[in-house]
Amino acid sequence: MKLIKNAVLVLLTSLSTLLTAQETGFSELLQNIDSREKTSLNGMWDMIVDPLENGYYNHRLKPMDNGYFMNAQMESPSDLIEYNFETSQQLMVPGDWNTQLDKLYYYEGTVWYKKDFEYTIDTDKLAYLYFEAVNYEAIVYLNGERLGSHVGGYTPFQFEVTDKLKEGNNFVVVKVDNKRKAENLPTVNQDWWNYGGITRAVHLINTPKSHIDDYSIQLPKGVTNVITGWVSVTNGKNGDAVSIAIPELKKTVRAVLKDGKAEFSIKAKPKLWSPTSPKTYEVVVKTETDEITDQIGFRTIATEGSKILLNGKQIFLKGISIHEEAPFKTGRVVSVEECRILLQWAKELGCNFIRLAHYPHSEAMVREAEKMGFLIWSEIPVYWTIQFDNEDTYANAKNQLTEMISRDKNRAAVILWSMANETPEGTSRLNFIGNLAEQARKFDDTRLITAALDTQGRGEAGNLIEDPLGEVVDVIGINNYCGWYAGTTESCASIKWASAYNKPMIMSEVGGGALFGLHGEKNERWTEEYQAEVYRTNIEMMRNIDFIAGLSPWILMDFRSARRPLKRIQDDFNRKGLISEQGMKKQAFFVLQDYFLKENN
Ligand code: GCB
Repeated sequence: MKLIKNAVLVLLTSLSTLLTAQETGFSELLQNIDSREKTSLNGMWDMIVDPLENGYYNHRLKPMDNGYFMNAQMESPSDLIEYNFETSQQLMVPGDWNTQLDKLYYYEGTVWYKKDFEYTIDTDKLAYLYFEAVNYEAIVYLNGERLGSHVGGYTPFQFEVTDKLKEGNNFVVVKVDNKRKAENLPTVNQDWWNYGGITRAVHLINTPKSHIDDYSIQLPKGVTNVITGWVSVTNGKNGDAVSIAIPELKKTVRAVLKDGKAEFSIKAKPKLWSPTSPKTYEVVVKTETDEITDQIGFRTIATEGSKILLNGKQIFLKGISIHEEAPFKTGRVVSVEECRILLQWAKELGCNFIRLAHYPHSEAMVREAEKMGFLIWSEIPVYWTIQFDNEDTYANAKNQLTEMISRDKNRAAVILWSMANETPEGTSRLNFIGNLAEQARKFDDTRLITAALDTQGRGEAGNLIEDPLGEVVDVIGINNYCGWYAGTTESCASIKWASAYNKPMIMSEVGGGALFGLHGEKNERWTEEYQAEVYRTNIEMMRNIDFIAGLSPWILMDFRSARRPLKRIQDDFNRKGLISEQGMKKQAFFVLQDYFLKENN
């Protein structure tokens, strides 16, 4: 009987391991990995480029059981093994492959990555293999055994690998595939570079057998004198004690575990987090066997008619959109220093708000932004015309949303979860995004829901916002390119806006392109003067919108995009940056800076 019970347990455990990353549940992802005992697997990884997926399928296109993930070595001179990681080229992790090797600049397909590492077994600990992000699909193998797979290029995932690690040498192989597919998110067309690879850090994390896996510690909606939340513990027993302490507030509460979770509330009046005072508190969560420390801020966010209220007071969001592209060298951002450079530019511009477009940025970006006092809009890549009728596409979107919220739910700086960008009106789209919004609210009822719309029609008075999605969101994002894609710059200032909704509107995109250093008349495309004029006239237009609650023009820095081939001007860059990819500020930067710093709004 006991044997059967054990067998069932083993089966359940391995099933849950298989499912871990594929369907990472809300409470499964380890929270706050920086506070944990971990070994970095960053650095140079061996790699094999495999456009035909020869390491995965046989010549009948059936998956093989002796693919490249076996990392086979020749044992006798007569052996036939047609790959060898040891003699292959290498790629840096974290990093995209496109900017590391010329031959991979436009490459979209499979690359196999392999890393050897030493491990010393500690029978008192559990081990997790944690990927901060891989673009786009990852199939992960440890010592030749498949752990599972993950889709979605911008969110973390993990596998529990305690029983799969060996004493001494181990190897991990990841099949990374960034082929664009119609059913994916983003779909086949996107206006940013499809950087492939293990783009963010990889860690081997050790925890006690019974450990804190996740927690939520925030102010409830609209309340400033009680901090509430929950702590989730893996392998905890009913009745186990959990303590949550905020030393600076001289508060410690004890809670009791029930079905893996302990709920708590702390009577306290923390100093509230805001852009002008980005105060965070050290919070210590403890169980008998585990301890995690985090820095957490507390604030409220709400809407009232067309206003956004931070800590009960109206705030105007002076923002800028940002792609997570590295300054000076391009490619994906891979370090905290690169995040800081981008954020410092946004500070200089006078921003109190950033739109992290069009996918969840790294945890480092969010945490740095929080320290620097930026309010954050965070979004998932439900971008342009995706397959709104496809259930798998919905499951994928929901999973990316879940992973984004799961990772960042304790960041006071994040005030807006964005469900989508520039999606075409229609019933299936309304259901798709409506369901996502419902999920987001179920996970987190303390933040606001938004989406960026490009569907405004023309009413009698001018532009009219009446997209039915306006009903679903709390804050309406509007992308509008007056003077660039539509209308002349002279026409912008006098355009009037009306809305069918009594809700705040953020002008989530507005702007135009310029090549840094190209000068001319203000009606000559691509000159800095033209772009500056777009900003001047659009600022005039925005001054006249009484329901506007902020803006995040497009965009802080020029970024790579395969939609932008114009020779000598674009050269594969979207030039709408206020700063060039080499860090040079264009005239429009100073126009927006003037507006943000000089106006008392
Ligand atoms: C948009 C998109 C953004 C593009 C931008 C552009 O509306 O949301 O992803 O990069 O326009 O430059 O055309």
